[in-house]
Amino acid sequence: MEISLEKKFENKIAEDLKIEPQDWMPDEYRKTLVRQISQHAHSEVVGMLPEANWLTRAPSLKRKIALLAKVQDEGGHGLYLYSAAETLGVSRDSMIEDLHSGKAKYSSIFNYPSLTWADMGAIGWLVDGAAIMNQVALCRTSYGPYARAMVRICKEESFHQRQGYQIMLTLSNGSTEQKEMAQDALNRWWWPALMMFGPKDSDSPNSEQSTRWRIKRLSNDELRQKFVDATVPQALFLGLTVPDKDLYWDENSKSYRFGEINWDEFWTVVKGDGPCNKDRIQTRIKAHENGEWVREAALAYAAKQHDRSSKMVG
Ligand code: FAQ
Repeated sequence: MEISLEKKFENKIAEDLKIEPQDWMPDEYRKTLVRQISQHAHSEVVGMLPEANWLTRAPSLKRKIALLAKVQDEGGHGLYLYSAAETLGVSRDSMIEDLHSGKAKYSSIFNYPSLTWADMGAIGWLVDGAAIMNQVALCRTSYGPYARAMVRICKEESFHQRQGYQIMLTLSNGSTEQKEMAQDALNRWWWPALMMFGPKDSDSPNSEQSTRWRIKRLSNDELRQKFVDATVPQALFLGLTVPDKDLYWDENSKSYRFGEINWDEFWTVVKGDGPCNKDRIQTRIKAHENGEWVREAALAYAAKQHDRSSKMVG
């Protein structure tokens, strides 16, 4: 008896085999992946903006080179991820259109302003730190092209996290003003970093199905807890205070208990009313418009190459 396409798909998931672009998959699985991968791609690209803001003001050539490389890496991550989403049959143009129209989401974290140089430290340390926690789990996600993109992205994010922590270390061991700047950056980025993992499991509409399909390997709350447990000791090492009066080490669970996240703030930012949402989208639209001539030139070049090779075959 021939087994159905759906059963074949379910068997592959159960056996922890990767689903590839040419395989049959349920429409909802495809839709969920397009939603998550495109949001992820948008986050990488919009995520270039808060750090790009400090490229011209880096305190030394060495810092500038590292930050420039990091910002370029994020652009590259966006490209791998758009390509992974394209294997599901969605066009890059339509994904970008959805970002510009406000239809598609991107990570809440990038709607906060980067006010001082210490924010470059805090973003690398906390934002990339949170991104890695999530993305290491995604290296085992069930869709092949997404999982493979994640492997390379994680390697690069790990360099980003180290460069950020190194900035925090230098500032924390510097003058009183520098230490205050580092503490202020931690105060402002800590809670938004915890929000990156998404709503509580009990309020996460997509989690159950995504976990069943092994798109998500760990839940929003599990990843958030892992991040807190890994990051609090790093803050202690810096001699900085995590801005949470309810934070304590729980000997029983061998983990840190932390205070309640401001979920009203989270949803306000997700729905488009955070401190920088409008500015970020306007900047992206402008960059896209300014890049029109590059896209035109690239397409004209590709068409010419195509012409030339078909003449040679002829
Ligand atoms: N911001 O049911 P769930 C980076 C939305 S990369 C905005 O739990 P799901 C690198 C969610 O989309 C950072 N929206 O959803 C970097 C859903 O809305 P929808 C990005 C959020 O998908 C570093 C609704 O809430 N990483 O930082 C957020 O199962 C430095 C309900 O939520 C990824 O995208 C949020 N924080 O779980 C770059 C990783 N959280 O779509 C530059 C891949 C939730 O139904 C500089 N994504 N929402 O309308 C994921 O792992 C998942 O999509 C989650 C959300 C965990 C983000």
